[in-house]
Amino acid sequence: MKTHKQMDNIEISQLLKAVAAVLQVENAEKNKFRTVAYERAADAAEHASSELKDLWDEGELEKVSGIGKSIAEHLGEIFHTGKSEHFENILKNTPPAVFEFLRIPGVGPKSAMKFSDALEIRNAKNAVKMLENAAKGGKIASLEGFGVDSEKVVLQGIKEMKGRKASRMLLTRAEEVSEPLLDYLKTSKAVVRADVLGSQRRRASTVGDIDLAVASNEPKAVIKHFTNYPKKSRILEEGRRTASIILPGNIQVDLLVESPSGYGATLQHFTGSKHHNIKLREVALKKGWSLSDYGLKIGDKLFKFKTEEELYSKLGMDWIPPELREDTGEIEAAIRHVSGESTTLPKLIETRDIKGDLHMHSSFEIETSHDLGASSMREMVEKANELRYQYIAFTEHNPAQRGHSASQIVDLLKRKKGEVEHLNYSFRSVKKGVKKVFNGLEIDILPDGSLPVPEEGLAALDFALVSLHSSFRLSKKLMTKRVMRALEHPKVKIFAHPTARRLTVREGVELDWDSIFDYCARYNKWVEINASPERLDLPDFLVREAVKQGVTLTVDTDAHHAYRMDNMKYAVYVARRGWAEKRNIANTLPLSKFEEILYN
Ligand code: DGT
Ligand code: CA
Ligand code: CA
Ligand code: ZN
Repeated sequence: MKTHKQMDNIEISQLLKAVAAVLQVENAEKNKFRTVAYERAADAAEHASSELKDLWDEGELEKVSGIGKSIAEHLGEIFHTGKSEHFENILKNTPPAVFEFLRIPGVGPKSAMKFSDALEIRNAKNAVKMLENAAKGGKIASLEGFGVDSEKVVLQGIKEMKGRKASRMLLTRAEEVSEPLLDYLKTSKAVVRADVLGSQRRRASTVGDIDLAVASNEPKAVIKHFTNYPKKSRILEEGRRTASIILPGNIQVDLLVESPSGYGATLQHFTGSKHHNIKLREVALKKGWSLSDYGLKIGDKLFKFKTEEELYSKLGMDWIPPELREDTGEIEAAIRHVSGESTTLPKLIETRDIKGDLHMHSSFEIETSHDLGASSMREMVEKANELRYQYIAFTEHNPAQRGHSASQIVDLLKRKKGEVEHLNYSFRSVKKGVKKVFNGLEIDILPDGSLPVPEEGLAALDFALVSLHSSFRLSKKLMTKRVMRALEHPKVKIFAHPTARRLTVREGVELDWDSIFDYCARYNKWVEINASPERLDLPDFLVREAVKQGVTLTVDTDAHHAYRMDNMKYAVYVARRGWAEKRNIANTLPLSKFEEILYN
């Protein structure tokens, strides 16, 4: 069991469990209390809300309940030097395979030791797989002190372990993990090409595991290089052309290697989605062909494809952008209709189409109800120039009601209006970059649908966003009424992060989307696709509905810091997954056209 300076809580928990197991096997009676202490600490590590390493950095490690002084000291030694002599001494005589067995539900320290010993499985690599084979071959049932029941327990435990779903990660997290891994893979001469596939390539808002493909004529060398990745926690599986590893944070990465001549079919297969693939196979089957990740089999001949385009083309289809591959009509739309078109694929919006950002929080102090931004207006304008935007809007939260009279709120908003006018004035002499800053505001929708800003304050704005920040549990009917009432005000233009969901944390609110979209299309109100990686709100499937109903959308970052304005791509991904084209998104328009639709 390897220790290193950057161990995360899950790795630490596994280490402490291993120590507890060894102590118990050595002498259960004598080590009783120490064993319990280590088990408790393992549990505390697993459930801690901050990384123990960070707490140690801040000198707070000993304050974590369940982690005593001496264990904290040993962990500190690991964070400091990468090793702990104390743990090493305890663990040194135990074969690494034992720790792999301990991960199997139902397998305790004693059995794990016995399996390693009697079945002669010592290395961690493929240990669980070898144990599984031994169980299936009846070798566990025939061990002394074990029986058919033990065999069942082991097989059931392994099955459970394999099926155990790690929680899904945000798309941005998957990108942070896979980018350095791709760079690493490309350092091998055996790697001709490497790509991230699966849900990450389809730009799904959350990703279960990471899927990679490599084009190479030397699969063995590629697999070896991959399983040697220095950041891995352990190897899950290792085959002839596939392998899986686990990274810190319990993130699984699957790899598939294919020769460059057949790489197109691999890209297609491993991108998925599963439902898209199933439907695609049916298309092939109708022609009497069979499709696999190796290529298309026509009669006895296997057709290989270098690219995805060639594969789709052979099937009589246009190439389909990965974001659309969910079997929601894209296959039908991609089939080339020889006699007259019925449907076609949309021409999806791209990040370079964006001309401005309509939801940004600067640090200009208006004593807001929620968090203020961290960058000045100037800094955000500079960032917007870098992004080649023509216009932006500052939309800080409304001034808090608590502690302010109506006239104080109006004063704050007028002060901000002055600052924005000042900025706009300063652009008159410059030729390049942002031409216009809009004076916006993000206003809370109160539970009854009213707005916490007096009329005179609203009059100071170019336009307002409205959004839900509280009372998320109203009935669908009341929630719909609430939102519609807020949208009614003429200054209110955009419904921001409409479902108020927090990915992996909180579900969105219940709304009658049909009615909301109908209202927005009719009265020229816009619906936002918020780019914050933990929001991605409006969600893709509702974007699709909004597009169908003719609603105008916006893509915005909600940046509270200038560098976060780079998040725009995430909103564009969602727009694409919702089949949105440039014409569906308001802030793809050049400034003059944009102002026309803003004020009509
Ligand atoms: P995830 O990881 O849960 O976010 O979702 P995916 O789509 O990345 O799914 P994953 O990692 O299980 O598999 C990657 C791709 O491999 C998947 O999108 C399509 C293909 N694939 C996996 N299982 C099957 C299957 O049972 N049938 C077919 N036709 N394709 C599959
Ligand atoms: Ca995946
Ligand atoms: Ca996978
Ligand atoms: Zn905001």
